[in-house]
Amino acid sequence: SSQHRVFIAIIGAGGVGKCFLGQLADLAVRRPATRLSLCYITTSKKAVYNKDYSDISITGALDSLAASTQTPLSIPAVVDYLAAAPAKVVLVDNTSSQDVADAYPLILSRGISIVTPNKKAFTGSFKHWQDIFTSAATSGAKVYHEASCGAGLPLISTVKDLVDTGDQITRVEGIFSGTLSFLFNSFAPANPTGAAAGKWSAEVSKAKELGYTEPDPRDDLNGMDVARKLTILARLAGLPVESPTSFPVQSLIPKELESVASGDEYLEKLPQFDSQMEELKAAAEKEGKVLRYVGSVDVPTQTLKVGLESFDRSHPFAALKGSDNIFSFYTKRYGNNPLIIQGAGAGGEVTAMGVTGDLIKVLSQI
Ligand code: NHO
Repeated sequence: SSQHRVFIAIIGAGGVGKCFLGQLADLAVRRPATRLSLCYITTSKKAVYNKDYSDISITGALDSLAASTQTPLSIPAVVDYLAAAPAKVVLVDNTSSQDVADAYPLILSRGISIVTPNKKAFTGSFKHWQDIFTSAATSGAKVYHEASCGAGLPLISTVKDLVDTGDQITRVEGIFSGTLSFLFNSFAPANPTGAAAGKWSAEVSKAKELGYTEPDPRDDLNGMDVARKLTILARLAGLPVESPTSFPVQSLIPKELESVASGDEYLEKLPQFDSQMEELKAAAEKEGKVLRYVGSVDVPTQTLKVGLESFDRSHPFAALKGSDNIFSFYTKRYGNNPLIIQGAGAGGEVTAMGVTGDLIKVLSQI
């Protein structure tokens, strides 16, 4: 037929992956000019695919996964399977897997495009970052990762537009973590409503239940999630940041819990350490301020940092709501009145939106 056919492979069907599947089913209806053929879907335990590439029902994919007895292919085997598909392929990586991220240069070099909310590939060594974009440029495959920062907020596309149109970004600062935004907005509200704020540990468990945290919530609480996002934005702004551990990052994990075996054990033991956060909160309150967890990059001095700061109650960073993120971009053109992007920065649907938006871009380019 004359219909444009594109194969879709999905790795990861958790909180974000499930929302993405819903949005993909909807996109297939709204974009009949493209036949979106799901040819592979996998979690870490189960997979569904057909050797002849015949379509897997998108709306039935979760049920098929649940019923499947197929196990996931190894990464090299997935790459071979996808590279031999009879039309262009877009791989959607909805995992936080390092192994999948490490394979991006290989995947792209075989002509397979990638859209993903996974931060790992873009926050490895600076060489890995360069390899990803060089592989894509050489093969013509596309790679987009809008949801790796600020979920569905148009951050990466905005930074690219600023840079591509010749502006110079001098400074970016903001609240980069939906989880930490939610935690401090509820634990240390700028305008207390009278209802007592919950204990720190209870708020952390709630953030996990709401789907804001990384698969292991320690990745949020140790500052690494913010450090990763800052690394991505700084690299896009032109700095060759070596890694998210190459600048100061303040961890909010009690020393005693740094080496517990699992995220669940961390959540279980956290209530024993609630007094530590209470003390920090009280110290800020004494000065009439509230604590917020911020990241910043100063481009001319190449200074990146991530950690707690106290803000006046009237400061825009103090007045955020829910799990909102806020990012201020200071540039040559915008001067001292920064370009500000604000809104929900975590959660399944808004993160999947970033991925679906990227997929739409790729569909128009391949
Ligand atoms: P889940 O729910 O744990 O799902 C992971 C899925 O991947 C599971 O199906 C698992 O079986 C599968 N999987 C893992 N390893 C695999 C492997 N090697 N092979 C095959 N399958 C494998 O995780 P989420 O919440 O759905 O997250 C998925 C990805 O989205 C992660 O990379 C995460 O970093 C990214 N992401 C999530 C969010 C969010 O709100 N949940 C956001 C951005 C990106 O903007 C959001 C954000 O930054 C959240 C952040 N925690 C914050 O700001 O607070």
